[in-house]
Amino acid sequence: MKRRRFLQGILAGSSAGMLPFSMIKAAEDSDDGNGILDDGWRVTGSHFGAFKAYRANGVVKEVRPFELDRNPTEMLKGIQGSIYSASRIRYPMVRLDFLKNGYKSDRSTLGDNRYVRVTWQEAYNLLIRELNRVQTMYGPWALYAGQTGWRATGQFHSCTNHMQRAIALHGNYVRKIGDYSTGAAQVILPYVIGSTEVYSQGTSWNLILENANTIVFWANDPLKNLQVGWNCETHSGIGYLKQLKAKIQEKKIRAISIDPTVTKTAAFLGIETVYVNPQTDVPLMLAIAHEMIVNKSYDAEFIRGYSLGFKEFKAYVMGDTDKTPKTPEWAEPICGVPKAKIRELAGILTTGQVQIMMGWCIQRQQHGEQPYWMAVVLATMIGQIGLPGGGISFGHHYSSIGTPSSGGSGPNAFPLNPPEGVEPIFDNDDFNGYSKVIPVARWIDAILEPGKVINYNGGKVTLPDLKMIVISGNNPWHHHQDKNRMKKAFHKLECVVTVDYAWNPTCRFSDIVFPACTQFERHDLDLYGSYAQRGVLAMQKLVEPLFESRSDWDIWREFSARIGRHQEYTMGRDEFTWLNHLYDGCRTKNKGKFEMPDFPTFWQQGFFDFGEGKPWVRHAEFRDDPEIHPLGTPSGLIEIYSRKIARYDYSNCKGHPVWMEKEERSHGGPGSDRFPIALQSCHPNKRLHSQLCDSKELRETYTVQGREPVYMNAKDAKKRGINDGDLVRVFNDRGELIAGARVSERYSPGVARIHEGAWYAPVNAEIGSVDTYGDPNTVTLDIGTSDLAQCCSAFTCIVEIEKWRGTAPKVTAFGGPKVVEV
Ligand SMILES: Nc1nc2c(c(=O)[nH]1)N[C@H]1C(S)=C(S)[C@@H](COP(=O)(O)OP(=O)(O)OC[C@H]3O[C@@H](n4cnc5c(=O)[nH]c(N)nc54)[C@H](O)[C@@H]3O)O[C@H]1N2
Ligand SMILES: Nc1nc2c(c(=O)[nH]1)N[C@H]1C(S)=C(S)[C@@H](COP(=O)(O)OP(=O)(O)OC[C@H]3O[C@@H](n4cnc5c(=O)[nH]c(N)nc54)[C@H](O)[C@@H]3O)O[C@H]1N2
Ligand SMILES: [Mo]
Repeated sequence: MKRRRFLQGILAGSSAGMLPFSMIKAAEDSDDGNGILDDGWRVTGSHFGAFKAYRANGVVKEVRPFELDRNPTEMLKGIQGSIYSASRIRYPMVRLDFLKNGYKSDRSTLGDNRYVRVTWQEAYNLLIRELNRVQTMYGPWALYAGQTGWRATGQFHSCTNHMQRAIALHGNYVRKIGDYSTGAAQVILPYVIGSTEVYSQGTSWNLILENANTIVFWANDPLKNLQVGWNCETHSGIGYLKQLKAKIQEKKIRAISIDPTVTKTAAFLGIETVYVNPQTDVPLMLAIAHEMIVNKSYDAEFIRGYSLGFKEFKAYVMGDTDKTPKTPEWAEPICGVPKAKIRELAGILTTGQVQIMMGWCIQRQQHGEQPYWMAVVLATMIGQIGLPGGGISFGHHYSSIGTPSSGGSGPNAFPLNPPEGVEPIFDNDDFNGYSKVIPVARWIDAILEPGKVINYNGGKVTLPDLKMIVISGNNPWHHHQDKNRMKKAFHKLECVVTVDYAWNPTCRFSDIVFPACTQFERHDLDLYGSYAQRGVLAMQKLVEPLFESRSDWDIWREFSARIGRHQEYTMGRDEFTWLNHLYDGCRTKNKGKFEMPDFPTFWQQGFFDFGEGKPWVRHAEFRDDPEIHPLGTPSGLIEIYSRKIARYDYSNCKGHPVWMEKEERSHGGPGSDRFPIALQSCHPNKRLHSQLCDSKELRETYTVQGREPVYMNAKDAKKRGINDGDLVRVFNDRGELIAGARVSERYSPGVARIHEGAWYAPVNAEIGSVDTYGDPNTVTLDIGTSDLAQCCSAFTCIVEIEKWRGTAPKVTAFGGPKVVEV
């Protein structure tokens, strides 16, 4: 309560922006809201931060970061370009051949981007016809509406919730478990350290900055990745990195980065990079463990009091079980880190207080469970888990984790599930022996190999025979691996429906496309700061929905009305009564802690500030007393050896972490004779995945001859006659793409990178057609991490790169479909 504070003047100098609640209400109640919104400053938020937008003559003219955001991102420059993008979906569209032949359409033309404009009524008729057909011809097992992703911020309009709730009112469907972000971590860490860890609040940065002697960024680039957050982002995490930089300069903290590249963070902090060959962190970690064992520098007491299974692990490290001692000499040729450096690292890790901060992308590779498990083992051997500024964390690069939580609660989301007791129209729960829930990254496997039984986390999954897919708030034709394999799968489907605001590659592989509006064309509210829980932010509509687009709420509300479920869907509320309702729920939750104003007052203010929270140490209670505060593992202790996993008897995930060779790997690994370069597909510096790729202004700040850049080392470039700025062909046996070379010393030899989210843009519908813009998932490998997590292995990917000869085909990614008149 003492920290309660209204931010006066959030909309300072903008009386026009302070639209009275009564007027907004009137606008929402009228059928077309056109012309009701006033010009002036308005406040809203996004994954890229909160901001104010100036609107004149009904058009967004200027975007300025929110006052509380001290570290705004350049991505805000993409907001206008995304609203007014040439790639906006303007009207409901139907694929030409699907319009003619329905579910028996010729699917070999899929991807040729030829579409017919239809009315909303026609689009709804087709959608409902197909849903009815799939439920009657097959059953709920044939419908997949489970994929999720980075739908826009805002708790009410959360678009995937709208789609899934509406579809659930019609019939049942297949769902997914896990996510692409941390799929392997979420499954392995509960066995090892008792919780998924990745999305939990971490030790507060201020305590780390006070207490740590050394910070290790392991596969971690927070300066780049803290630019976006799950809720409207505060960028407070970036503020802490600035403080860290000062501490490093004063020599109070040492930081190192273990990475195949010099990250944005390492460059900013001016710290040492220990280059490691891609996918070989486990050998490096094993050798460090070996060194600690040989030197007896590990914390035997901590291991005894807080963990189980060190004996089994030690036998493996020392070579007792496989006759291969995991010495630095053994590791060097695999991981590329010189043995002297490995020994030095073992010394650094066992001197003073050491905080290890893991990034996520090393678990997005084959056997992605292993580096995570092994990292926990190292941290256990160091013995500092639960100390302020010591131990291990798995999320300090994400959504400003490590900013103390205010203790305030944000608003709930629009409910995903239909009201209790409301049965779907097709009330059939018979999945024909197939699994109702599949591991998130295995949906293409399901289409290609229906009925196949796979292992998953100690159980079995029978892949369902999917025929129809409904997509909203995610872009599978960006996020999934191996585009040519996806094409083959999509040839087997009967109907794909997508709701989006941008004509992204997923639209191009869909049969029916509904135009949603952007988040800036509707009113909403959200938590400000995912983990900081800094406050509640109003997201005031900036402009009315463009063209014929509608909010996701409106889209699925009308769908529900057409299937006779309007009341069940809306619960009798309209947009503003929902916002009011969600806000009131939030106000009730915070009673006694924060006195929040009523909704109309809040809406006018634009923001309610919960203030800053108190510092906190993760795992401190466990360290304090592991019997009273056990971990969630079977033993309550850290499990260096897991009996449970050992009992699953998987070939690719054993009872303790081990090094396993990958299906393909650079630096002398399998396949590297033909494809010597490891292709990273890290998260983009100037996008959120595929979002904002449609913004021409922002795109032009990083593209090379209009293509997505591929970053590569000078030696690799020279050997291939490639100069900075050249167009190149990036390829392997799975596919080929055109990208623009950026030669950079920040990438070690044999390592290249194309950021994920570049819009896939094949020349034509053929399988194997070259991608003209540069989506790395054109060439990535589509296999599960292991029988345990079955998640995405995008970083197990090797390629060759050569100069593009002759004229390159035009980029086909942007500007929407080829509209065909019928
Ligand atoms: N090779 C490779 N692949 C990867 C990764 C990698 O590292 N390498 N990373 C993986 C990870 S961690 C993730 S999280 C995924 C991300 O994958 P996605 O979440 O699928 O990626 P986005 O591009 O954010 O897709 C969000 C889509 O939702 C749409 N959208 C946003 N707001 C709204 C809205 O209000 N209404 C509607 N209808 N649509 C909306 C956007 O236009 C966009 O098309 O990618 C994964 N794929
Ligand atoms: N700007 C921006 N920020 C984002 C996102 C975005 O799209 N854009 N997406 C958000 C989302 S959904 C997620 S899941 C997170 C992703 O967070 P992460 O998955 O952690 O992010 P990446 O940047 O892909 O990878 C981090 C680092 O891992 C390194 N790396 C790759 N392979 C290896 C390896 O084998 N060994 C070692 N040691 N290092 C390796 C890369 O070089 C890179 O520096 O980011 C979030 N933040
Ligand atoms: Mo992610």
